[in-house]
Amino acid sequence: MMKTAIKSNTLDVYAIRRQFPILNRKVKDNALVYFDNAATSQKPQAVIDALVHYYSYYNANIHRGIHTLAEEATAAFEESRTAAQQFINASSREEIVFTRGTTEGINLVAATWGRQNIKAGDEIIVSNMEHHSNIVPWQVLCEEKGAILKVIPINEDGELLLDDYEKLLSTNTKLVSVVHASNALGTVNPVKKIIDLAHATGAVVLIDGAQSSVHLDIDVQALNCDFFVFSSHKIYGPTGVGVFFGKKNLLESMPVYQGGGEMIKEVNFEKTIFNDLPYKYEAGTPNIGDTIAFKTALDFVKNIGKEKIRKHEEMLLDYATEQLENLPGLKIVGKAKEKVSVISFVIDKIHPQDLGILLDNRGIAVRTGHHCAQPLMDRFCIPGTTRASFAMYNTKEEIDTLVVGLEKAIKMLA
Ligand code: C6P
Repeated sequence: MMKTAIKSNTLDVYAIRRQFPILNRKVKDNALVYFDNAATSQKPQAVIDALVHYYSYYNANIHRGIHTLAEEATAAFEESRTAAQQFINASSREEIVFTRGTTEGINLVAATWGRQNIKAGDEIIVSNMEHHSNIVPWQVLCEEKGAILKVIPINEDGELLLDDYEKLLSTNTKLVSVVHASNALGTVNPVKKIIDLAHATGAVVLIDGAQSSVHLDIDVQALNCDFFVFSSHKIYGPTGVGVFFGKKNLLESMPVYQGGGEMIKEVNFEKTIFNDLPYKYEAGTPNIGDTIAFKTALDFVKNIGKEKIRKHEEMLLDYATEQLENLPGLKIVGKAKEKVSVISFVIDKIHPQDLGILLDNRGIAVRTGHHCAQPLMDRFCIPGTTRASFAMYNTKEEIDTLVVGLEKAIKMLA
């Protein structure tokens, strides 16, 4: 690390970097510059240790055994539920269901609430900037039920057109499902307003928090959303764990998702009595170790403080925007006033994939392509972008490294 390294005012980024062992590795003889955080963040040593400790010391199935290991594992698993509840300020632990991730959370709502409540002629509203996982489950449901999918358009800066949204809303609208922060543009949507408008017409609202939950303070009670979904692996936690929040009254009235162990109170061949919330939606042995380590990730973020992290990431986003805008032929895609630390761009005459390969040769990891948001790419008439997304451990020097890499690529390819 350079001696002249600039410290952020509020966050000691080098102290933080020391806690992420992967940041020491080299890629093709270069120091790794990891700018693919919107895809998945790296994990601090504490999270890795929590996983190793679980498997080395108290691995057991949960909610079933009365032996010591089972009780310890159950207690730790349930502590993660409390941590997740607090992380999004849900009013009760019963409203927190563990899933495999954001994708499963959305599919769960489509398969349960959706199947129960959507009928022919009903309308579901999504936006033009959704991730495929917030489009495809609704398309499948609409196909099955004869319902209609409507799309909120966006402007050139990548902001939702709220007037058009209001015009789409009607008594036919049964569900509005929108992303809180766009993975491909960084746009932060005015979800409180979106929710209030939807509720005024009697629609239920799902918020995709896959990208927002790591950057923004989430308060599902203040937002008053009906469903909120997010993934552990984007918040410095393990893969394979997600949180599905649903308002208690909705979770109580919805049909079950998967059938199996744990989601039942009593089974006989005549009738099954389902378990109480949240276990009603958690069939089978869950991802115990990763869910336990997820709490360590949430504690890690809490101990540093989201505001401090946000300030640091905002500084990185502003700096990167300023630097990248000066590069010849480079155009930033997504210039919303409210953004998380995601910067997507295209460069004249350079295909994003070629750029991604050149940057990787210099140890810089970015994501290239459509970012699982093809309708959004179609809106901008581009096949894809190159995306750099920043986390708490990234530095200004790393952005300088990216800029040098881009300059070289422009000289070579444009
Ligand atoms: N976006 C990206 O590189 P899962 O895969 O279930 O954890 O999250 C899906 C998902 C849903 N919504 C949004 C807004 C997302 O960004 C993602 C995941 C990653 O942008 C992988 S495609």
